[in-house]
Amino acid sequence: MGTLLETIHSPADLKCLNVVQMAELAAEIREFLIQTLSKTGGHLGPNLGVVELTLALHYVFNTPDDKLLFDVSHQSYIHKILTGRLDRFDTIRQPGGLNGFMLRTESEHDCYGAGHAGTALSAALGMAVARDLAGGNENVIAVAGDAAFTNGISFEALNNIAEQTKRMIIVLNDNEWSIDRNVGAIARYFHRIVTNERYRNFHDSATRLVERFGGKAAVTAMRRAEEAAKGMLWPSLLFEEFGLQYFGPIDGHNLPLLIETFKFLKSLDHPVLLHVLTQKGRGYQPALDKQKKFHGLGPYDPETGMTEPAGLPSYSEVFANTLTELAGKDERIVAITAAMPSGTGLDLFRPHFPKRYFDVGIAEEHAVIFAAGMATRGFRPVCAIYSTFLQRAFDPIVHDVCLQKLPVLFCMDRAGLSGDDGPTHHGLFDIAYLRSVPGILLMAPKDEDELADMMKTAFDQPGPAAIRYPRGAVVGVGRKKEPQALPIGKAEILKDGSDVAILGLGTMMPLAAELAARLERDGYSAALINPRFVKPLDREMIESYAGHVSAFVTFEDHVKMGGFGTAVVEALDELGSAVPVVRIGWPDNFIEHGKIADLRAKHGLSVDAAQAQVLPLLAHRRRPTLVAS
Ligand SMILES: Cc1ncc(C[n+]2csc(CCOP(=O)(O)OP(=O)(O)O)c2C)c(N)n1
Repeated sequence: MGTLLETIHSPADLKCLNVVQMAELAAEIREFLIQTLSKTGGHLGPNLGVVELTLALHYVFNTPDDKLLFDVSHQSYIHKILTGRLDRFDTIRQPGGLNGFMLRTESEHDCYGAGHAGTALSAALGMAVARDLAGGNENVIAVAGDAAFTNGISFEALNNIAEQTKRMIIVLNDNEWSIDRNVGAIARYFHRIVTNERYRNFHDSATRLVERFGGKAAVTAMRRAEEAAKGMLWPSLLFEEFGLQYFGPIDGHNLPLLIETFKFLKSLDHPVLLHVLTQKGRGYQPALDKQKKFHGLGPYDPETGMTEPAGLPSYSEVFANTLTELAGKDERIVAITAAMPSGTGLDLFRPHFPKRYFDVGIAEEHAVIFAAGMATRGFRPVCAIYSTFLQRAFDPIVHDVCLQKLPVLFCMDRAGLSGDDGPTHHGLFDIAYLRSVPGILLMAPKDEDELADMMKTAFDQPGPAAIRYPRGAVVGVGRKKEPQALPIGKAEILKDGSDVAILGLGTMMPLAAELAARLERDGYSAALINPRFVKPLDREMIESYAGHVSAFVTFEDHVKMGGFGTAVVEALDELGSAVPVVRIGWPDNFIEHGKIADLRAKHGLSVDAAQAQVLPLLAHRRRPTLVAS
């Protein structure tokens, strides 16, 4: 750790430094981030881009009194370091350690938690209006990336800000990247501003002015910015139309310029937007060379930026390769991502069918309604969206897709516990929010071959469908040559049995199999079932086992409430059966971040826990086991 960094225990320590020392501190922070995250993993690129910006914000403003929000908040690591969490920073994303996002329970300086994009402006406006009503005086500052402005909520907030408060600062942190390259008209609009010659000239002269004269000149510089903005070639500046005064773009790595600018903006009595240009990955060549990879990654070699080679392919890759194959045979298939081409694997599909691939930006609701529109015209759209982000699109799924019985396929990547990212990213609610929607087919594969079969199944039927599959590597069973459609609503009986029926949904199959094996060893006859379909549930199978087993056990990587086990309980209730169901799934709590295996053990998603709960229900069934002599 650098010598200056060691002296920073709170933002007050920062305020004692001069600009030269702050520049040294910025370099120390970069080195510290590169070294620390090489062990823990994390969002290195975005944080390397906002070192000076965060230093300047904490230099000028006073958290926790002033309210500082980061959109998504994956870029809040420097904020954490400066606000008393330096000594614990090496625990970031580790079990029991700091969360990788802002968390209200973690620090009084984290005034708003996030993990999903597009929330900062609305939440900041809420805080500003609350301040105005309470007669307070604090500053409210929202930092949002250029990709956050592809999100509808940001614009819903913009539509309200000028009417509802006189004091709020928005910082547009423009690095031209989302996780992948930022897309769409807004991205192009920002790009036009950035590459405009007048701004370039202004920018250079503003920088020189601030460097020469400090505070006073910055005010002059800002006024000039305003003039330059007014004189631009296109008729109106977007943010001015929203009633915000627009400043910039300024160099987001020029500390004196940032400091003077924030001092000036703080004094204004109307809402403002400052456009700041930053470089994602700044100061670390591997991150500059591989922007996507270093947006967020696991441990790496700090010298080279190299990561451990992946072993088996991921579910995302199998999904994308299968989709490419199926799309080759069916021209109606189109693929849609909401700003996650690499995360979902769709970047593998894109080169094969560039015209049938759509990245709509961070716009999950739009993605789903756009898909619905295409489906009305005979296409077979696939929305590849993480389970957690699809939460945003619940209403379009109900109102636009399912109500109209449109054949949109939702491929829900990262379904189940996400691990290190924590509660904002766990995909633990999709069964609950989809199971209740009439007409949707809901499936969960036990391995990669079944994922391909389920995609084929979805395309072969006429209505909406969803498939949930986990983050990470596949089981390794390989894939048969051609995916085959599965009989709809039919479970797969892997092994018959008469005492207990064990149902392992999707990724939970190994736990179910292990429980079945243990119970068999103990002298019970255990049926092992791969449900495949959450909806429609295989009622025939349930009815048949309800006739002779003493218990069902269900395993799911999902909250118990409203999940797969609940569906089984409801089916039994409707059948008038009193056979008990041991449900293994996540409890009715938000689950913290950590290692998946540890968290499963801690929260009772284990074979031991299932065995302990089911054995008392089976006691009367026990047969003597044959012991080899
Ligand atoms: C609703 C939602 N969809 C997708 C994501 C995944 N995601 C996390 S960060 C990010 C890109 C953010 O880009 P930007 O706002 O420009 O910030 P930068 O990382 O470039 O600093 C995306 C798409 C998310 N967090 N929330």
